[in-house]
Amino acid sequence: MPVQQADDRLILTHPNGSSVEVLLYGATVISWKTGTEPVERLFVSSKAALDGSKPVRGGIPIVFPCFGAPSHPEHARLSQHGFARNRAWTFDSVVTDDGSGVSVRLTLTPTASIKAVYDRSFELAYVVTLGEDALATDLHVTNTSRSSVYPEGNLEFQALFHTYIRAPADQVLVFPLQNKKYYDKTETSEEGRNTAKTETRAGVDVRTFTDSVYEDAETAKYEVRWPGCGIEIKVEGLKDVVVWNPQQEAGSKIGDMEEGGWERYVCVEPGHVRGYVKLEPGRTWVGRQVLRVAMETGNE
Ligand code: TA6
Repeated sequence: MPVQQADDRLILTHPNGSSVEVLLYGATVISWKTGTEPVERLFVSSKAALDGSKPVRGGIPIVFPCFGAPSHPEHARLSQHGFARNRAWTFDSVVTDDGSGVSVRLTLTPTASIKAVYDRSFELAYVVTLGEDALATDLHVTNTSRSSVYPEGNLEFQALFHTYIRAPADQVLVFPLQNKKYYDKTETSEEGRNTAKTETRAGVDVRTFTDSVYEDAETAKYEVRWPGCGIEIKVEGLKDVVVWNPQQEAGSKIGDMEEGGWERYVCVEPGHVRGYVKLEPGRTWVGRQVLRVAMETGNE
């Protein structure tokens, strides 16, 4: 049975034993297992709420329409990272179900609770695809405004996949970010946080508290490597990428972070988060990531 629906989630399975679980709350991917063992590739804190009471601490939360604290006038009433990750999505359909994999489509449209804090016309569609050794997530944003007057009709938003990759944080390296411009959110002053830096490292580690927003990385593929394993992330339509690990310094202050959880993941988050996507009425924007197990030896 390639797609099963429990009351709060969808479970996709591949003939080779791989699987994905998608919580309808936030359309949050909370598990991606690959291979015959199978091996869990994502991190979800054991303290994460999965009951819809708050965004999931782990997996792949969807960030929309704002990244971080809202800064756009239309987002003034929104909480950090927007509302997509803390609303109930609708299971719309099984998109494909052939021998190569299975895709499901989930949607989110303006409900009363969204309209109470955000008064733009939109439709989100989220397509999750499980392949033999890959997981794809595509976010489609449609501006359903009928305004013919620009720019009032334009929908301005940010979007990001907040992906928690299960990995040993003291050994993992993220490529290729050398010479890319980034903003360091661990800086203690606002001026410091708003001052662009240039990445000098070939491989970015997260052995210390790291919260870096790389602007216009314009990289088609990222590689997340550690001894014995690697995950590649191919992206389309997502010009920026965030690398985050709170380490104990900040992780110990996160209420739903399991003890030492920061040792077991790196967040590599492709998105459009510097500036805004400006979408004309009737148009659709698509951001896509494809995660794939790039290599694995027995000692991963
Ligand atoms: O993507 C990194 C980040 O913006 C960090 O600054 C940290 O706040 C993280 O997201 C988690 O945010 P959350 O709202 O899920 O606690």
